[in-house]
Amino acid sequence: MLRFLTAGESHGQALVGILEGFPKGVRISKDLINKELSRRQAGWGRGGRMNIERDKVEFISGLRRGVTLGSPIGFLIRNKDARLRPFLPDNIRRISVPRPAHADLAGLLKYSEKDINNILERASARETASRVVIGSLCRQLLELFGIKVSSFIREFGPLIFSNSTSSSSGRKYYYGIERKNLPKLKQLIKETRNRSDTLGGIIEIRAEGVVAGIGSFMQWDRRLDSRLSFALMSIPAVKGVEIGLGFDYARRSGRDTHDSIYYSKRRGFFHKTNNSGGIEGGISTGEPIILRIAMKPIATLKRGIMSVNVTTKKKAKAPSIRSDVAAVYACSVVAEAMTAFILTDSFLEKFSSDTLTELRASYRQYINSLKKY
Ligand code: EPS
Repeated sequence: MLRFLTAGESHGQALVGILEGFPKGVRISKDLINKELSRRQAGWGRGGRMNIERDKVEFISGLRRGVTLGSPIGFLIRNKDARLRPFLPDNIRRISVPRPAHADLAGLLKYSEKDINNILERASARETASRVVIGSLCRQLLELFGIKVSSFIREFGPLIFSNSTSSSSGRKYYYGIERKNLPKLKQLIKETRNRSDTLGGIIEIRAEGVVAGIGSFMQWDRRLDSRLSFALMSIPAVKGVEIGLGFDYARRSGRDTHDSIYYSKRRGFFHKTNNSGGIEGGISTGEPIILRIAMKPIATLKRGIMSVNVTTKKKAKAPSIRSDVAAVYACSVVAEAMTAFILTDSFLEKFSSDTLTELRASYRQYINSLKKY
């Protein structure tokens, strides 16, 4: 079973992560991981923090000479903007007015807190940097089996990019948005910033090369679609997840949407449509896995909306804390990471192996069985 935990506050010494259950014998590129971390930091409209941090991964366990040992992979990402010291006093000013749409108020009530710093530090989207490291480790394994995870931004606030394509499609795209659409996007970000507002968007994530048979309908939490939905919904600001046709299924009929099945000696079983998004009965069909997520606009507004001072209980405007105008790009990178983690977990569940050698043998045996089916 593949598991990961992260730890660390947004302004603590570092973000920390542990990936447990990763097979022995996988050569890992640190450069690829740092490239993903840079992708998460970039994008127009990102906040001032991104000018401070240059996220880089430091491994502290689980690897030797760049190859996994099979032991827990421990790593950290140091924070340059580190103000919290576990045992030393800090001069962080108390915040008593919760930002609507963030974890502030719910967190204050849950933890019986009066200082919002003690909530926002862990609730911050900063935590997702650790998930990008986890996801990059997983996608480096998946790519050994021809599985590629990519994403593209389909909608950005009111802008709809009908012909976006996956972000791995080279220089002429920017997070999957065609270059010709970028002036409109830049203008939108500028106008949004000028009215002290924020934006979200809709991101499509694709996984190509996933063999049929990954996941299971035997238990609710082994279904590949429910695992992917859980993982994607766990990304801060994600408020909707769709697989394949998603909500459009509800508006159309079965005959109009179900994917007919075909067979040829060369291809085996295949479909000419993929409304199912590559998953049926909780199991991969062998077609591309297609997911979409809806990200709400960033909670923190430069000119805050109405809130309440939790100490005085008096009406007050939410504070203007440093933040992003938009982080849809970052969300797309984190969504790829979470998709890669779940696919790896379900892949290892089917081809359970301690080492890459065993994994290759188990996978090859299955592929041969499919050919003889
Ligand atoms: C972020 C780090 C945070 C925020 C932002 C994204 O850093 P700081 O709080 O020091 O500015 O900029 O976090 C949020 C938008 C949020 O709502 O938590 C990051 O590393 O992605």
